[in-house]
Amino acid sequence: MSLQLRQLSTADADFESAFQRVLHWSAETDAAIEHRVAEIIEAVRSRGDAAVLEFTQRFDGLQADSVSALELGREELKAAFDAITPAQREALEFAAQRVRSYHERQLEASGKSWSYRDADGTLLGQKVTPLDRVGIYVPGGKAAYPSSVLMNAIPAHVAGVPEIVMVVPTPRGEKNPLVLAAAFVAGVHRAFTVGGAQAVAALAYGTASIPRVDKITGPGNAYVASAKRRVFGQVGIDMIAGPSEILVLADGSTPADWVAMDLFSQAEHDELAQSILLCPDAGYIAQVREAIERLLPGMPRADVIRASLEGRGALIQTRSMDEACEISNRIAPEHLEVSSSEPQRWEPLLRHAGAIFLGAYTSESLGDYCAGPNHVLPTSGTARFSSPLGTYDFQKRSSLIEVSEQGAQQLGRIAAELAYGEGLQAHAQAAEFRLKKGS
Ligand code: HSO
Ligand code: ZN
Repeated sequence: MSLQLRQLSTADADFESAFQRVLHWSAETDAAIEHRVAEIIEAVRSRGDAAVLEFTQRFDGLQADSVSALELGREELKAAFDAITPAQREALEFAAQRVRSYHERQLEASGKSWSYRDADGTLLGQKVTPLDRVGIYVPGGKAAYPSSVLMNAIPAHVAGVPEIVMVVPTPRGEKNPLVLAAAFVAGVHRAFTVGGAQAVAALAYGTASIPRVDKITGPGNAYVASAKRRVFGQVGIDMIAGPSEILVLADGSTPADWVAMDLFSQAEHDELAQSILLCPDAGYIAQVREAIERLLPGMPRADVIRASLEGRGALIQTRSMDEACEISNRIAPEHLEVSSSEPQRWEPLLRHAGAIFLGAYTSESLGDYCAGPNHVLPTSGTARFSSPLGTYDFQKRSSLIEVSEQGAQQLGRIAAELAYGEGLQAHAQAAEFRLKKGS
């Protein structure tokens, strides 16, 4: 069966409209899901553990006498770690170490408190503190990724969060040993085998057994996404991630098979994932298309890849590499591979992307697992204004102000002037009471 993979050229008269169709993506919210999630949250909020148990039984077929019977502590996580193969243990620890080092640098660069003094002795600053307690949602079933446990928990740990609580659905009680092992390696303190909107609600409001957290991070299905949106404000959330995306910007110097496999690597996540090739060389685009058609039948997830490529994929021929960079900025992809022999030449032109992978050897998949940077990235064009998950997501900032007696004289007069202008007498007088008499 031949592959229906759309091909565009920026030289075509109808390029803009065809390009808009490639970009178009709507995260529809389903009214029925919204309604059920609202009910689940309300039930957990008012009936706590009893509601969590009921939903866990109903949705996951998992029966327990109490929610605390669904808790796994560090010993149980360690047992899971001890039970996986030595090669798996080594890979998890190696990946975790690299992710940790990267996030330690991030903390060093942007996570520190600072302050300075004015000449009159007034001290101003910013105090950075970790969140007290965070919840990490880990999906069950086909989207249970141990690598995502590392990517969510390690930055929290590095940021100094004292309590990291993981929730993970375990349909019929079947636990994913690699997920639990990753939780052990990443420093998760406690885990509960509950999932869905009920787990999000329990973390947001707290129950007798599940502690209330300050922020919930991690991916999930439509129910989890809806629940996270609804509890936002009561707790912080990270982001509502859309399907995975990869954009390969190629100058034709990378073997076509490598690029084809990189396009597959995000397409295999989801029928709605998006893989795009941007390249000025028509001959090379034809080679990549040939590689895609040849390699696709051998892929275990060929059906998902095909649906993704046919539904949302595109091969786009540009007039030049400069133009390819412009188009890439308009897409603002989650993952951007600069598959070029001179990636450093193009990198300065690329402004919007969750992560930028430079050069032929930097496959996006290395970033998913073990290069070091986070794989939780802005999707659906949100890289225009947001950033990868990082240690900064597990910290908050407080302003520090200590005005000296001398500083209060000048600031007091200015504040009073502005306060009278706003008609706020108490504000003005609070400042004026501190002015020295006769000055
Ligand atoms: N590419 C995904 C993360 C992932 N890939 C996990 C493999 N496992 C996020 O965009
Ligand atoms: Zn991936």
